[in-house]
Amino acid sequence: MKTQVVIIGAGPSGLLLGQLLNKQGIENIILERVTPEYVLGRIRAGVLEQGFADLMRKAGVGERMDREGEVHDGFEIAYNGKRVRINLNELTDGDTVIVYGQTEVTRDLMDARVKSGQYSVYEARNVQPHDLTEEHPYVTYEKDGETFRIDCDYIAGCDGFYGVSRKSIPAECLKEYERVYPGGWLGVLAETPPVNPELVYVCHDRGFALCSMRSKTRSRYYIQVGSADKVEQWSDEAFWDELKRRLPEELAAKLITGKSIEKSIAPMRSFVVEPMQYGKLFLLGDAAHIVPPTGAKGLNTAASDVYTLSSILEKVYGEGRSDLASKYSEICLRRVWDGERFSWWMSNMLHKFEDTSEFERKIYNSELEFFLNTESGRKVLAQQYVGLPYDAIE
Ligand code: FAS
Ligand code: PHB
Repeated sequence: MKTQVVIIGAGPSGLLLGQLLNKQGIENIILERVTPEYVLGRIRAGVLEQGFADLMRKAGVGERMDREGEVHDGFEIAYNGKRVRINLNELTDGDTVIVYGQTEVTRDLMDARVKSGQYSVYEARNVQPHDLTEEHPYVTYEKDGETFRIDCDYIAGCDGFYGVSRKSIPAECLKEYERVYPGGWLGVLAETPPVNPELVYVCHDRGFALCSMRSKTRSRYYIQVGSADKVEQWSDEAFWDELKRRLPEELAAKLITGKSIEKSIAPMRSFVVEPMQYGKLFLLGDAAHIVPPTGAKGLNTAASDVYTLSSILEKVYGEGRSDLASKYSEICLRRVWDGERFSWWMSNMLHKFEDTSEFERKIYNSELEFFLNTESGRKVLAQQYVGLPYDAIE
């Protein structure tokens, strides 16, 4: 088999890239390790930046997002008995975010790919990139006991943090940067009406909490838990009781609880690998970087990588600009580190980590006071939350 771009991974990065390349007339094949149902079963992000939403529309898959997604022009931070609203619209001269679950984004992209007739292989085992520094690399994989080879021009590693792509690059060619936070987020999805029409991030002595949603009838809640916590130790009742202890009283009083339809613990990690490319292999999304979910940047930074690579490949194939291919990593990393810094900062400001000293805690409290109680502080927060514009590819 031969194609122009092999995409490893059918999460949001791989599917969105495949859709944009298809729109640009660039042939691509997606190889995914698990089934579509398994990919859709992972409950993850919920907030889309403007840039992400525009990319979905450009890819021709924004219709249901625009119909069912909720535009939010603000969110709240609750701390020390106070609730401060960050008015995104006002503070960013009109920017907002869309609340629309990653599961729905992935479903829309999967449906569009099937409709477009592009080739995808699910349950592809032992996917291996080869000859990455040659003119024509190739990828092998196994399916139903047979081994297949796909020759291509480029390989897009969209296979997440535990994928094969980053591991296919010689260790001496990479530098990894990492901060692993103690504990994680215990998340619950429930068919209950959200406790508040906008997201509420809670900084409490007992730990962080977040009230989010997927629709007017489906809520998503998180509480920070310790390193030793296991999801099976948390009954629904224990979760709701702890959430109520952390919420402002008026929210706790009107919280509607219910049976969890999904419950899981997401670890908290900051991670970046440099560079985000090697020969003809590009790393995108979680294959290249991870953020703690506090700033809602994971999925959104993945989208900016997809924008950058699809824009570069459009010029490579359309205008012969093969020189641009070597600029991918440098362009992506500017925005990646911006998202890393914001997510690290929001996480430290709003969480009580086991390894945070008392002095640091006082500093983060003072940061909270400054950024929430000054117009300039709220402006910075709002601009970071809605996301910086994508860099034009010249
Ligand atoms: P993904 O990990 O989503 O997709 C990678 C795909 O590659 C998977 O389908 C995998 O099966 C496949 N794959 C892996 N190895 C392979 C191989 N060898 N061969 C073929 N395929 C392979 N972000 C937020 O903004 N907010 C959140 O609340 C949030 N919560 C999260 C909770 C969890 C538990 C996790 C893990 C992440 C969370 N994130 C959140 C971040 C998340 O949304 C990611 O940023 C997003 O999934 C990135 O998408 P991809 O880069 O496509 O990676
Ligand atoms: C979510 O709805 O899952 C969500 C929203 C905002 C975040 C993290 C997760 O910062």
